[in-house]
Amino acid sequence: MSTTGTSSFVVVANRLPVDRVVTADGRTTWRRSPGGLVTALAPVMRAYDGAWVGWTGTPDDAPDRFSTDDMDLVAVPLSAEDVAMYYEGFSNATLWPLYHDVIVSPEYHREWWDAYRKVNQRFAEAAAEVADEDAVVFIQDYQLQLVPQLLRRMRPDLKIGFFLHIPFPPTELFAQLPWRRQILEGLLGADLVGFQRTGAAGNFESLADHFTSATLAGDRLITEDGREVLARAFPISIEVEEVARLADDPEVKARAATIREEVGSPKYILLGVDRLDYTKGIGHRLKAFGELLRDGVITPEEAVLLQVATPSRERVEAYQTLRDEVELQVGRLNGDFGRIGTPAVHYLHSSYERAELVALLLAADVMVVTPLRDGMNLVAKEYVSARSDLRGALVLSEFAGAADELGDGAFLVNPHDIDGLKRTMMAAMRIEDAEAEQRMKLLRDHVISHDITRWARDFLTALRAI
Ligand code: GDG
Repeated sequence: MSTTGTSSFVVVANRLPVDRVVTADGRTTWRRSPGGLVTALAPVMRAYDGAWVGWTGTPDDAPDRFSTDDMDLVAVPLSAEDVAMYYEGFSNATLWPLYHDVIVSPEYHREWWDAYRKVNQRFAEAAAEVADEDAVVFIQDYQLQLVPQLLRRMRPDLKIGFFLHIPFPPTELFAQLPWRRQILEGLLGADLVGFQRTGAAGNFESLADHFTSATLAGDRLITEDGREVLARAFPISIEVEEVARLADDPEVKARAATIREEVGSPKYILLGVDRLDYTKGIGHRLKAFGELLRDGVITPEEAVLLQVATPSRERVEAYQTLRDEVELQVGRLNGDFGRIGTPAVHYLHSSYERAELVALLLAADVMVVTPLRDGMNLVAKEYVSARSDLRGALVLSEFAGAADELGDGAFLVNPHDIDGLKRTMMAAMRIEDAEAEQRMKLLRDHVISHDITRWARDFLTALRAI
């Protein structure tokens, strides 16, 4: 692997897959970062020996091309103003809420759009520079939707794939966007546009057909200059073996047993693991759990809820408000139902090592995944991968992409229906061993045979075939 020259496989993503760590003696090292995208792509990068173009996560930081954790990394610099306008602004306060069904109102600011265009151009230039003749370039996610078109203009020789990790909204929502045509044209620069769900690919096809000069012909969009663009679902997955290995580690198993004791050895541990994001339905989950305690259906001795809420986008206003709301709810629940030494909800606003996360998955009787809208939700798949003991139950929102694949074994739920959520959480707690086993087998059969390697292979095979 080289850290100079060009590469035949290039990933372009907002963030590099590493975080900077400064050691006690002032040296910089890099550590693989948490989060869905990185969890998903690190093994693919290793398998294909590629280069990764992205931002380091620190404003005005532009280290030379470097190599770490078997990956060749190319940093794209962002100024503090770029971060505020392109990343926190247009990506996370315009596109993220719009694409997630306007749970929070999207903000439309022309200066944010200008910054988005400018930064997308910078990413496209970096990718154009690092890509070999006829290379495959795989662009990730909503922050970089203009890159396919910008890159194609500079490098028509490339094979360009784009994958959207979040939902793609229906016409009624997408049409709000003042720059809807430009975004669609940006995506149409790719040969293959991948989505989590079939419905999202359909939304894109009809929007492109309606708002751009491309026309839909069978399963292809034909652009004005006669190019074919394919839009299809490629449901993303996880590195099943990594989770299974940790789940099988005696130390991790022992830690799971200790966690059970530390929370007071209740009959049932319910677990939520999410970035602290308003799409994840953490409030709905807390409300349902609180009502079960209030109604006396369960007692705090019988059941505890463990909620890991990983800090996220802390400079975006909606996330600050959400944190206040969630913490108020947790405080109320513990005030009403907790005892000295035994809170009803164990709320952890922090980020954990993978081994600790897997220990939590092993300790949980019921995994509660209740997003109001979610592209896929990898945590649901991680839970299933950890449970080779065939115990435990998965409560899963219909509005997570994972529901398309895991509907047979999971307890599907509409998180807006609090009574339904309460009933489903109770059913999952009281499941008989034989049924739990049967459901977990179905879930595991699917996840094990549809892991991240298969996702990448399917996407890249489809891309190369175009
Ligand atoms: C986006 C889409 C889509 C969480 N806390 C810690 C930690 N995590 C890991 C989880 C999981 C990942 O982060 C989160 O992935 P999700 O899929 O649940 O959610 P998003 O971050 O919103 O991801 C999503 C995904 O992209 C992939 O396409 O599924 O729909 O929104 O792997 O385990 N990891 C560590 N410490 C933590 O504290 N190490």
